[in-house]
Amino acid sequence: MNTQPNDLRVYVEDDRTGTTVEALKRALADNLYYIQGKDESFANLYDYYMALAYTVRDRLVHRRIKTAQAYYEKDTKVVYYLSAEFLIGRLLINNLINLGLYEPINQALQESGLSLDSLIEGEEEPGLGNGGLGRLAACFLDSLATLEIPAIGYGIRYEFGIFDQEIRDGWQVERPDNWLRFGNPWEIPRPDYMVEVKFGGHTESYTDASGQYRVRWMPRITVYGTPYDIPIPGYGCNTVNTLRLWAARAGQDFDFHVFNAGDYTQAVAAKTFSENISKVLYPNDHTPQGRELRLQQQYFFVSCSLQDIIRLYLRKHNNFDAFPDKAAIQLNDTHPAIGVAELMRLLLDEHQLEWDYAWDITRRTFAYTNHTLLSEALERWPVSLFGRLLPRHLEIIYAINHEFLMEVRQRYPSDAGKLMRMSLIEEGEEKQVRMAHLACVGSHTVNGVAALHTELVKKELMRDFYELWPQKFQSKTNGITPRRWLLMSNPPLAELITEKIGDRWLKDLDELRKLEAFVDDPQFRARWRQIKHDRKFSFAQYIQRHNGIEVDVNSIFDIQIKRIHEYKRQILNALHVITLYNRIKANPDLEIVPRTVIFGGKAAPGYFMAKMAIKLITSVADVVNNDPDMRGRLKVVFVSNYSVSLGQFAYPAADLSEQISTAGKEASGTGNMKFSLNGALTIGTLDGANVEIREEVGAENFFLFGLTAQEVTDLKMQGYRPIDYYNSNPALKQVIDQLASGFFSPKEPTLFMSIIDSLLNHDEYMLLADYQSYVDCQEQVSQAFRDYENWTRMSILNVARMGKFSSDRTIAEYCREIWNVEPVSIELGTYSQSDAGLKIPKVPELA
Ligand code: 26Q
Repeated sequence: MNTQPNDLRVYVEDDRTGTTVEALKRALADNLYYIQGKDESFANLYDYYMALAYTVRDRLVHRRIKTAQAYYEKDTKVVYYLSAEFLIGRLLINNLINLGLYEPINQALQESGLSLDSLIEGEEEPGLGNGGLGRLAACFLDSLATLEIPAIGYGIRYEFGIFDQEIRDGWQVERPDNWLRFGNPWEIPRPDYMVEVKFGGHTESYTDASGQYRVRWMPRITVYGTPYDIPIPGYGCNTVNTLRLWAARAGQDFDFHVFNAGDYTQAVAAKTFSENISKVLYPNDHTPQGRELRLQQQYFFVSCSLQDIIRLYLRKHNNFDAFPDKAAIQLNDTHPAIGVAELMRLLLDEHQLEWDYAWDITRRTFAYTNHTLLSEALERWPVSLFGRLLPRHLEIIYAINHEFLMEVRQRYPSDAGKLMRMSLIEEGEEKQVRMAHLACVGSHTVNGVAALHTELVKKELMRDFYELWPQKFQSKTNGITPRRWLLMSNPPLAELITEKIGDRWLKDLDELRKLEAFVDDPQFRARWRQIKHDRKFSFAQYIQRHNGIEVDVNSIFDIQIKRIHEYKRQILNALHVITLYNRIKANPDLEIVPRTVIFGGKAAPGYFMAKMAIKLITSVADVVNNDPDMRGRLKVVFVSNYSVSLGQFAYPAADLSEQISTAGKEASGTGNMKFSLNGALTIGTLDGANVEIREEVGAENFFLFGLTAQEVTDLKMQGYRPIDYYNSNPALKQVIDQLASGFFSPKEPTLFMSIIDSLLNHDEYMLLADYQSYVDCQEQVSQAFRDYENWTRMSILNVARMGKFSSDRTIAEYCREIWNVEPVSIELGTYSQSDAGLKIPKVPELA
């Protein structure tokens, strides 16, 4: 046996990093045998998936280590993106594409008689997020790596992600998402970077050796956080950043300690407490429940992450002077806002800094992104709960508030209303900590996620803060990664685009403008149409398999997929469907443009009205789809268990994108961008990023309807009376009366009374006010679809003008205007023996 170092190095290069088809085939066979422990005669599809995943992972590792080394050596400023959610989607396809391995792997598998597609489709999707906010975090990670920006995403390794949705008898039923059941080849546990997180107990003050007032926190429970690293490769570069997710474990010492002290049940209870923390993702977006476990989760991952960030910083520094120049910490909504108090605690209590110095560092380090204008969605935690769980943080928050209110008082003497409105503590029957205020006061920058949203944050939601600190507020319109949302989800369209304009659009989406030169080319339009047709055909097959419904590929595929929420107005869409149904019933010979109206999305399990909306849609579908008069004209489909993967399948199949939220309620929306980038036209309100999408694609290529945000406010001020719309609009009245009479729920005629009551007596989201405008606009859509040549032109122009909505643009703006960070390009170089682990290597610590 030859163990010469030289020979070993050759072995390592070929089997663990080589990218020739030969090297990949060899690696697959090797990993199947040595990692999965199977030979070809016993291997199943899952074994091959794992063998392939490890083959890809090996090729990520080298780049990841080189990336970490470069960041460490250059001591670069790093972006730390703190988010309770990262909805990353499937990783195999992503990693193959970003590493440039798709082609050789495809060939290697083919030569081994395997189908890459089936391995890709077999992957369990990590559902570590609810919707837009979590997916945005994932798009940002992709763009950060692609732009070669040093960055770490920090979050929670939920054992159970967003629930699986089933539809039974038309109702949503939730099933736990046990996504780690078969293991996760993409994560690397790092038990050596485990940290301690304290909960409960009390605080004590003392005077230190230099006479300083100090506080010591005596916790009731200590929990351990173990990081699991997921590599995040950039597209077409060597950068591989890290998503570091924390899993909670009980402290070993404590079992023994308490056990020896004789309290066995308390030891077991504490173990349960610890291990519950990272157990499950809360499924309620936009309706935070003040649940204790949720606050525990937030503090847990934030404390782990900040301790990790400080550890990384102190490898190269012996004081905190340069901390804000080396770390930019972004708060994705208020979910990690406790970080402001936690960084203060770490600097004051653990690193013995003085208050003013620590506060200056804290405020120069954090920035906060707001994602919502709904006041019920703003996080508030009862002071009593806070004090019980995080007694030291409550003290710190009170101290921050004291200083802050002094500043407010100085600026606005004797304005008691101002103090009340701006305080970090909301007074009332139950005192509450206002997390958005904490995030704002503790950050150097606050940003909204679209132009309109930012204006409303400044003028309404955080008006007093904007008046006090106007320079703190910025707008950063959201974006999406064109790698996942065009290249991976729509390969035929990506290929056609590349054939015409080259592939630079993948890193510079403004390049898509060059497609405009082809709108008048009939052959190009024919190919464009064919691709859309094929995507619709595939999706129709999916619907046939999963819903047993046959849909007409030549009908308008009219799609609304997103979380179910009253403000998103799925019910307005359903009212339109019923209106079409009534028109056809009234005149069965009516010449109408056939439509397939497709819905998808999850309802928060405790959100009654959202669950009713699903039941309404499925009930309308039952009537419509079984009525012979509707044949060839109208179909309604609810696709269950909407996910990133299902989105990747649905967006390319859409003709029409439904973006119909009440103006002023949707902060941005990002699904709107995914549809448009795949050639769907939008019917939408002037809300969130719709405003900017319409600006970019041109008003003539966008179907606009509804009240503006200002008109919504004005109408509310005047006293909105939904019943007047009902009384004065016969078509609307008919629809509402049918719902109220049980036409769509014959077995339970009063089933939809809660919806009727809400619409006629409150209509918080003004469906009735926008109904006629929406129905008229839908009629324009139908007429436009008749001229399919022109529709195709509009579709092409939509894609050609989507450049602005690349998350690369968004991230470049954050880098320049908020984070002040620069790219670092990674040289791979050649392997040395220490890379291969032949000598005891110096462990590169930066994640
Ligand atoms: C908070 C506390 C307790 C439990 C749950 C939550 C919680 C969880 C998720 C609150 C909100 C969310 C998610 C919000 C969200 O997805 N917002 C969306 O963010 C997108 C990205 O900026 C925007 O495009 C959408 O407009 C916005 O609705």
